[in-house]
Amino acid sequence: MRILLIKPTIGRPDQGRYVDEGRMEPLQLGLLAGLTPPGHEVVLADDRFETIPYDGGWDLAALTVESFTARRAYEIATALHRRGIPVVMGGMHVTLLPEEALDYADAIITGDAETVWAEMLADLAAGRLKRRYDAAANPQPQLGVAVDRAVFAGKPYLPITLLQFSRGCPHACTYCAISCYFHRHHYTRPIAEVVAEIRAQRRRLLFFVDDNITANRRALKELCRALIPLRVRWVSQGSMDMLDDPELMELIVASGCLGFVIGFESLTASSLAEMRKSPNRRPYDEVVEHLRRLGLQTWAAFTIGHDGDDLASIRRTCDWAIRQKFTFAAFNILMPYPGTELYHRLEAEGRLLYDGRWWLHPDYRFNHAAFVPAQMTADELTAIGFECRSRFSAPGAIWSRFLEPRTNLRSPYRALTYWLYNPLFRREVFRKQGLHFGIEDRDLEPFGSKETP
Ligand code: B12
Repeated sequence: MRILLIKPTIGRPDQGRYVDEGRMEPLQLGLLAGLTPPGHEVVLADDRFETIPYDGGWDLAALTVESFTARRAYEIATALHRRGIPVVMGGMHVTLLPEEALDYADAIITGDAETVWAEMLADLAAGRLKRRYDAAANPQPQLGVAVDRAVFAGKPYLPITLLQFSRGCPHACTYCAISCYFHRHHYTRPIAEVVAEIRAQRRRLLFFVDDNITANRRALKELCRALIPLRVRWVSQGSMDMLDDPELMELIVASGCLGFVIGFESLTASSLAEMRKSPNRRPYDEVVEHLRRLGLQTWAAFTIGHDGDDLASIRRTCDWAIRQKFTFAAFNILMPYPGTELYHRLEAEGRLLYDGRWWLHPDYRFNHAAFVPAQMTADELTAIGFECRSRFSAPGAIWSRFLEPRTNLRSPYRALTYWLYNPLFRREVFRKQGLHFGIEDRDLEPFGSKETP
């Protein structure tokens, strides 16, 4: 069969086209290609920067769907369906809202693809495609499967290799889609397979896209020991309680870690309690000082708009982030992602905007508040989010944050990383703000419940 794998874009600006400058290789589609039995032809189309080859004579199109790409995914599915091409969907959003995705797909896969992808392909080839394939929990992610990175070849991605050592996170933060998807479990891969994957590709700069790579400290220590001889540089996502384990931190640094995305979320104690972010109950100034002493460059992630936040506390958070000279920071508006505890609470309190389905609503725009905050209006929350992102990435702030001797000025390589990405992220702040979801200016057409034409 000829199979087209598709990564949908978010959407469009008021004028022209949005091309994501920070785009990275879509790992889940490389994994689907790797899971595909021999004898099939697999091609990747990345809607973030290329035109989808609808008329390529495909036997199947498979889309990966997140909440912020759902509207665009459904548009693409409609265009494929008109050409009689069967459409299968999977990913985070499909798993959290299967009934919705079924309206726009011939078949859906919920959960991890590993155990069901080949079965679905065999069913399609035999003319007995089922509507729905529900993968059981997958305690052995990617076991024995190599990501097929040939599908990325020749495409203009950032020069960093994405891979995973673990999936999931044991914490129960109320806003997080991950704890719904993985039911608070955390699974690791065999270290020998991770090492083989690193050796099988050329790059020495790695992004472990784990949801929380520090969740299993014993396993991470083993991974770090195995990484040392490989002489790689790596970044990942982790929680700040990693700092409680000096041996772990020593191994992390020795194995070439440049730094982590760490969810600081909020400086306000009541907001942290409300979101149940348990690893964060510690003085942030000491956390940051500790990270600096270790020479780690931090990407600090904040969520703004919790019930304990007001405009002044959010401004203070932004000032603090600039003063701490973080290498990067994200000021994300708290989003009610479907399936999360936060979503259900705001729904029960009648605080959801856009009919509770912001990801499909024609008026919703990227980085806009999708609920009524407790201490400000939704428009004020949208505006302060943009203000924080603009201020953190203003030229003066970029310069002042750069002057941190133990992190950004630590080596020419660190300085280069800083200057390659900070201006790029600044451009993205302005280009992404207010994107419409989807790129077609018309209503969505559900087709899943009808016969294939
Ligand atoms: C890496 C990453 C990024 C990278 C981008 C990576 C890239 N390739 O471009 C960066 C850092 C840029 C990023 C940005 C954002 N991200 Co992000 N990101 C991730 C992360 C951590 C890993 C994704 C990944 O590669 N996973 C590895 C693959 C192998 O796993 P997977 O995607 O789960 O796929 C498996 C299954 O889901 C399934 N599957 C997936 N797709 C398909 C398709 C088919 C057909 C089938 C059968 C199966 C299937 O099988 C796969 C193999 O088992 C995820 C968390 C996560 N666990 O997914 C968040 C995540 C996807 N991001 C999220 C968000 C919100 C964002 C942002 C919107 C944040 C923001 N406010 O700016 C931005 C927007 C991105 C954009 N387009 O601009 C949320 C989405 C929530 C939701 N409900 O949709 C997630 C889930 C994080 C979270 N904690 O909630 N992100």
